[in-house]
Amino acid sequence: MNAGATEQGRGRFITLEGGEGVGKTTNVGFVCAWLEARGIEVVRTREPGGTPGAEAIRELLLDPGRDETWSDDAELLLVFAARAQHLAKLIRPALERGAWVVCDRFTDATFAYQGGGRGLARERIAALERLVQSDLQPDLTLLLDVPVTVAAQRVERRGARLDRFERERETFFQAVRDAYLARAAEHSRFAVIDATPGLERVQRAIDACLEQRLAPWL
Ligand code: Z5A
Repeated sequence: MNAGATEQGRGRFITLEGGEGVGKTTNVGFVCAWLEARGIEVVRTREPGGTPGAEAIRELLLDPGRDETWSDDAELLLVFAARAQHLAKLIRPALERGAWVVCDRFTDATFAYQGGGRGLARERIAALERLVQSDLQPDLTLLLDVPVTVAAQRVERRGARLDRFERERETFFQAVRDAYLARAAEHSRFAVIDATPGLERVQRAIDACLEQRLAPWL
């Protein structure tokens, strides 16, 4: 059995969430290195994406150059189609063999973007969540929280071409942030990390959080 696998042999599922540019991709690497240093087999992945088929759906979702825009329902179904594939081909097999999965975004992003941002009813999202995930939920979710103006500056400074979501307005991103914070207040698996300070301070906070929250499983 891998170090860190549970008595039942199942690994743990950790997700990182937050608006655009808050530092998820940067800190997914930090969390993976933290676990690997403790002898745990880690699978790093992301959503939308994580398998060739799900990455192809990601391209469809993020491409800003399409002539035909997605309806809100089509966007929601594409997100969950990618997730169904990701769960079947990568996440569930990894957890079942005792590996830990660290994922850059998961279903909380759907509640934040399609729910908070686009205004889709929570029940519609929850129905698809039940269909696709059954009872699987992350064991720990790190919500990196930054005011939307700070996140926008980071994305601008990075200088890459903006995807379809990054072209949304500030009100959209504020609604996304509010939805994330509301969700964090409802579910004890969340830890909210203030990701506004410099990277070193943010990673000290993540380190302290992992020490405390993962102790029962290590
Ligand atoms: N989406 C959805 O609608 N529904 C869903 O269910 C899912 C996703 C799963 C793609 O996600 C889009 O899909 C997403 C929502 C939608 N769109 N948006 N917006 P993504 O995760 O690929 O896109 P993203 O959030 O835009 O990722 P990102 O731009 O790569 O941001 P990030 O990963 O949070 O940040 P980063 O790349 O690690 O850092 C950004 C820059 O800031 C970079 O230059 C860093 O060096 C810098 N940085 C990081 N931390 C710091 C600190 N602490 N101080 C200063 N600078 C920092």
